[in-house]
Amino acid sequence: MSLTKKILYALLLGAVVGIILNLTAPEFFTHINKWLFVPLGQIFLNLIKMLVVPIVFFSITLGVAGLGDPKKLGRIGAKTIVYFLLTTTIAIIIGISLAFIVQPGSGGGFDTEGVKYEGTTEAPPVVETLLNIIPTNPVAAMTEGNMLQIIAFSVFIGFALTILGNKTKGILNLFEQANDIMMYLVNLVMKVAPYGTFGLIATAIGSQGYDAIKAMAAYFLVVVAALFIHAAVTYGGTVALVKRSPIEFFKGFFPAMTVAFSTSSSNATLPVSMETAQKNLKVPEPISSFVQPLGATINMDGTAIMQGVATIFIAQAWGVDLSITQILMVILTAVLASVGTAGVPGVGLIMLAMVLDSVGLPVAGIGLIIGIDRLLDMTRTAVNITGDAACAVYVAETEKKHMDVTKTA
Ligand code: DAS
Repeated sequence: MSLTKKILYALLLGAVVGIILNLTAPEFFTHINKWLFVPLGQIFLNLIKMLVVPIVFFSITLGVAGLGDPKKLGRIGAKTIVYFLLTTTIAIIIGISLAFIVQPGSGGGFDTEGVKYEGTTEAPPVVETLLNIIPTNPVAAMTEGNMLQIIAFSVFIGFALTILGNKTKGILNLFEQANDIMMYLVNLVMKVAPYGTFGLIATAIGSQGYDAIKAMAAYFLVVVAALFIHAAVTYGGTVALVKRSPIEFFKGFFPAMTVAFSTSSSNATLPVSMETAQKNLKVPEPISSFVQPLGATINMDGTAIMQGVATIFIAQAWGVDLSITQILMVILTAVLASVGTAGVPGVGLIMLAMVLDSVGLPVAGIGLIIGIDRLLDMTRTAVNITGDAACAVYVAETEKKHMDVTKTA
């Protein structure tokens, strides 16, 4: 049986076990969750997180060096950033439009008085984030897992390797061997993925309050519908635009989507999403290594969709009519905020607090949706990384006439 099938069955089994135990034996669920499900999930999560920093460093360095020509880096960088900003804007517009059509918050009956949310409304200011991209201490950036700084440092090293050519051939070979080790370890770690995803899903599904889901069913369904529409139309359309089959794209990338779904972390899924894009989608390593780590950090279409729907939902629940200017402000704030925060679980809610605050909506509204956010986080994280993969395919196909890179994996 293929690994993808094993992970899929593990996801389904974990969900069923989580639901049944939570509904029939909640006390027993608490114990088995503590001693079995959580450890299974945490071991898998730690194993893939262990690989993130070295993989990002070696693969981006080699990716940039593999492009062979700084002009290509500039062209690929520009295409990537424009694609990210465009699709994130489309995503949030889809979310807002669907929320206006369905009106999930207008049904009333929401506890808008007693609910509260003490989360921060501060996401890193975008200008500060962009200025901080250049690491003053690359080693500290790696120990802290500061993805944008690691990416920037790797680009510089890759650029130097390109310019120095044969002088640093030894280092290039060393990095290539180090990257091979990393990719081998990804495959090794993925062998425990079925057990890890089973644990993660059983915990996530089992610990959700079902009355929370019932009360928020309309909101939940609008977000999920918007996520599917965006993935099918925007990403399906992207790959079709460059004459690739959307069906093949989603099928080929599905293993990475299941890992993102179970971990709720784009960063943690990065080793798998890059390996999957290179192996199954035939994206050349240099492009995958540049686009996907950058995307995991600054491109969060799924998150933007949740923010679009949540903002309209909270405005409706509080009976606030947003003006066009405020809606444009929401779009701008959400797109910019997604640049500043890395792909880790729950980051979407931090950014949502900032978006709500920017248009004077009650941040306490997050208290209404936080109960089911974990399930939505899983789904939107899968969409986030799929957007990065769609961008990688788009860039790879449009660069074909320029690229002499034959290495695909
Ligand atoms: N979990 C985030 C990610 O890893 C997305 C989010 O929190 O919205 O992409």
